[in-house]
Amino acid sequence: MTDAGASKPNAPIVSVLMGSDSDLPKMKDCLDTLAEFGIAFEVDVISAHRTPGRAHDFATAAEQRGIRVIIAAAGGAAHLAGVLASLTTLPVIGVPISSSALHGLDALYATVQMPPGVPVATVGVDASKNAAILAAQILATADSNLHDRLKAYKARMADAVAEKSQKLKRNLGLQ
Ligand code: RP5
Repeated sequence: MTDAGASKPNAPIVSVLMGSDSDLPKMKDCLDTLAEFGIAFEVDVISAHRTPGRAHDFATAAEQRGIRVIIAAAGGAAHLAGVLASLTTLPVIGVPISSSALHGLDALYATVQMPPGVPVATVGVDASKNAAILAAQILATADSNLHDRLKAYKARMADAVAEKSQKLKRNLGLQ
């Protein structure tokens, strides 16, 4: 394996876009997790509906700028991820945001129900941490260091579950 982004270590390789700055609290986990994995990322607000021209310009230039994965978060009639995916062959991860009266169900359907040929890898409603981890897993296919960090992360997660299991049994007097 070669290291993804090895030629320009500080250049962003993941773009995190959101339909509005009001989505930021729900996207904080995503940004923190990318940082935890040492992945260089950029953040911007682009709206498929309010700034369609910027969405087009971003998506058509992203690959050329060295971006490897796009994470797109939006709420309501959430078309951002789908519009970007229609304009690039980069993998697009969609994060439906629960910002409307329908609590994210609208965004989930709008993001996930793409037509054949234009996939958006959609994570759960507000599940922005998973978007970061999925981006890391995509990048890790060409980055052995990142691959090792992901393996260690998953091992820590399994250890935490084993610990909870022991604690639960102890608290219930079953051990
Ligand atoms: C969507 O509309 C955004 O992604 C956000 O979730 C929602 C509300 O946006 P604001 O009115 O707060 O800018 O496009």
